[in-house]
Amino acid sequence: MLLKQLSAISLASFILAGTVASATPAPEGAAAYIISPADGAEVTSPVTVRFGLRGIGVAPAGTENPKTGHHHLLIDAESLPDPEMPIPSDANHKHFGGGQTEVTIDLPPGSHTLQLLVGDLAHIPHQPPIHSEKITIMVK
Ligand SMILES: [Cu+2]
Repeated sequence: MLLKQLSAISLASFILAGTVASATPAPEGAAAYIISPADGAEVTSPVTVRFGLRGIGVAPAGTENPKTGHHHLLIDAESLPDPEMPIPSDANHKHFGGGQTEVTIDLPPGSHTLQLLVGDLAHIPHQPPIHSEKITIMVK
């Protein structure tokens, strides 16, 4: 009986420790912002998007330094992804795990939204998440 309780307790603390360990704390004052294009800009495709970071460094995915992260560009994503899960990798969520700070993308004519979200070594957002404002651009 006692053994069962003990193993239940150690299992619970193991799960708890795992949860805490997965969230990389955001350095105080860290912020992401889109350098260009400007919010509301009229542009032609392909569009070069430049990523800005303050208070945190850029490092390739897998780098074990909590004061770094890598960029993710959210294109026409309705909302930020689940902050406790690795950021999805699909047409709306692009990873820059090499530590890139800009990208040139093809976008069809029309209105599009862009937003940056920083991920830690395991592509999970910091806690609290470091993301830019969502901007809207018009592709001619
Ligand atoms: Cu990533």
